[in-house]
Amino acid sequence: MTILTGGTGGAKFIRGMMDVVSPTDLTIIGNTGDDCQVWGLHISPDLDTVMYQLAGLLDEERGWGVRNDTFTCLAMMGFYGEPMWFKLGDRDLATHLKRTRLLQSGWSLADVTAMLCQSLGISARLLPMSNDRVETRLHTPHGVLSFQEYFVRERWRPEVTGIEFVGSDRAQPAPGVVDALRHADGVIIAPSNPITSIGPMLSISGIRQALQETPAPVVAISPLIGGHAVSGPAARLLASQGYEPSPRGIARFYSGLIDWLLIDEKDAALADEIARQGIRVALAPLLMRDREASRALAQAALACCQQTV
Ligand code: FO1
Repeated sequence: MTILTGGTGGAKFIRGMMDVVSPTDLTIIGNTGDDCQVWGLHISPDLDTVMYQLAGLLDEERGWGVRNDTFTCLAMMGFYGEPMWFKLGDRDLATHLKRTRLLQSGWSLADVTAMLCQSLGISARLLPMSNDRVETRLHTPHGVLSFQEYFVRERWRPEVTGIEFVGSDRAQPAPGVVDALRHADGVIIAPSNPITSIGPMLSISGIRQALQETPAPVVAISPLIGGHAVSGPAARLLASQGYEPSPRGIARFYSGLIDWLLIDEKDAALADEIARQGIRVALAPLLMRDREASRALAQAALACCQQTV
């Protein structure tokens, strides 16, 4: 199984997939549009969130970082006048220090990610969408913000007038990504933000094309229940890009790329209309309030894949 995912929402879904599919049968393609430089270190937030989930280290309350982490280095950096809004924990720092040092000695992001995962005993495969830099930038009345400035520092309050994925026109899919899409038994787009978590991947032509052409069934899970995102700015960003913030808008956003859209039972009334877009619809409880709910959602997504075969 191949999963396309961003950070928080995707990690909860992956928790469910880990309970129903052997990790060695899982390939996860992670968004790197949120990557940033902090204190001179290369941070890959979505890769790290998924990696910590796969290793059982994720702080599940926050949805990012290492469980029970401490922030003593952050506090000391505060004394030196460094910005404190992007909180790097002491254990989390080891990941960024190791990644930065390997990147600086010429390793690709994919090879760094494989090395970190192997060191943490992870047997699922985690691939960055690309080894090339693709940077999500959001245009707002306050100027152009990186994703973390928008999402964390500004708490996604600013109105977004434009979004660009800088570098996507030149970026190549990372080794193994196209193969994982073309030769999967099934491809699942996790309930991540379609615009800023899945969008960067789709902006890389090799990935969009592989998704369009794969013989494997492609299932997307709506990150919205009704008109609202379970968490984060997905509804607002969809609307800013001209998509109705609803499962109907999600269907239009993924039109031509997916065979199935998994929506919440609360949105059952939209099923016929979405089906008229040529997308098959399945209903399932989308709120992953606990591990059992995540597992049930994973099983629902797999059931769609099995039906198509
Ligand atoms: N999200 C926050 O809301 N506040 C933070 O201080 C924060 C720090 C952080 C550090 C490392 C990391 O890997 C992720 C971090 N995140 C933080 C989450 C990050 O903003 C992700 O991009 C989101 O999960 C969206 O994908």
